[in-house]
Amino acid sequence: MDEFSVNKEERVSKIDLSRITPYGDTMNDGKVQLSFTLPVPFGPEADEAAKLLMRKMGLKNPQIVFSKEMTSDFTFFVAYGESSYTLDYTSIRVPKIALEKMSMEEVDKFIEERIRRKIVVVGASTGTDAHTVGIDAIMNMKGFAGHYGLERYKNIDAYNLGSQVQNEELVAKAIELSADAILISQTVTAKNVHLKNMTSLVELLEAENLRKRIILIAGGARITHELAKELGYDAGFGPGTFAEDVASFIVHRLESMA
Ligand code: B12
Repeated sequence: MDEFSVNKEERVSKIDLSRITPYGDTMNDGKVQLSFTLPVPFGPEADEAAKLLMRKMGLKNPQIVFSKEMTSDFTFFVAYGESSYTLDYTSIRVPKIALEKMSMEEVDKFIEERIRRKIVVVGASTGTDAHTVGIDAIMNMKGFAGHYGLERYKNIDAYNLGSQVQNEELVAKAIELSADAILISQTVTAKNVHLKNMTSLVELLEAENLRKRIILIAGGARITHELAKELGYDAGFGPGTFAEDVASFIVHRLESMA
C-alpha cells in the first residue's frame, strides 16, 4: 500500500494539529513558495538581497528559482523557502454567522407566515468602489451560479442602486423606502479606503438614529464576518455566498427584532 492509498481518516489522525507547518511534499517540511518584487536592478545582488530578506522573514534555505527584470530598477522573484514556525491549529476560533439556511421558497413562506408583510432591501457597491458583480450576484433577478437573486423573491422588494454610490445617497434611499436591510459590497483595498467608507456608513446611520432599526450587512471577496462585526455591521459575507444565505439571515434577524 503506497502513501496515497492509506485512507483519509488514518492520514489525518497522524497529523499533530497542535504543531502544524506548511506541507510541500513531505509532512512538516515547511515548504512555501513566494513571489515578490524588489526595487533593485536585476542581477546576482538582487537575488542575494531576495534571499536575505527571506531569511529575515523566518524562512530557512531560501532558493531563488526565477528572477526577471521588470524595468531597469525592479526585479521580480519566484522563490522557495522553509517555514521555521509552527502553530496550534486547535486553538483557532473564527467567528461565523449562525445561519439556518432556507431556500428561496422557504424564505418567501417564512416572510408570509412570520413577518406578514413584504420586506425591503436596499443594496449598493459604495464609495469609489466600481465592482458590481458581487452585489448583482446577490440582488439581481437572474442571480449567480443557478441561485436566483433577491429581486426574484416574491416577498422581498429589492433595490440595487449599482456602484460608486455615496453613503449619504444610500442612507437617503433607505429612509425613503423604509428599508429593513442595507446591503453593501466592498472591495478590500490596500490603502484601507474600504474601512473608512464602511465606518462612515455606520456613523451616518447612527446619526439618523437608524442603526438599531436596520439590518446592516457587508459583503465582498475579502470581507469576513469578523471584520464586519468589528466595524459595527450585523454580518459579513464572503466568497461562495448566495442570495438565500443573506435572505435567511435577514428574515431570522427581522423576526428576532420584532
Ligand atoms: C471584474 C473586476 C473588475 C471590473 C469590475 C466590473 C464590474 N462591473 O463589476 C473593473 C474592470 C471595473 C475593475 C476595476 C478595478 N479593479 Co477589479 N476586479 C475584477 C475581478 C477580475 C473580478 C471581480 C468579480 O466580479 N468577481 C465575481 C463576484 C461574483 O465575486 P465577489 O465580488 O467575490 O462576490 C461574491 C462574494 O464576495 C459575495 N459578495 C460580494 N459582494 C457582496 C455584498 C453583499 C451584501 C453580500 C451579502 C455578499 C457579497 O457574494 C458574491 C457571490 O458569491 C477581480 C479579481 C477576481 N478574480 O476576483 C478584480 C479585483 C477585485 N479588482 C481589483 C482592483 C485593484 C481593481 C482596480 C483598483 C484596478 C485599477 N488599478 O484600476 C479597479 C478599481 C475600480 C474601482 N473604482 O473600484 C483587485 C482588488 C485588490 C484587493 N485589494 O483585493 C482585484 C482582486 C484584482 C487583483 N487581484 O488585483 N475590476
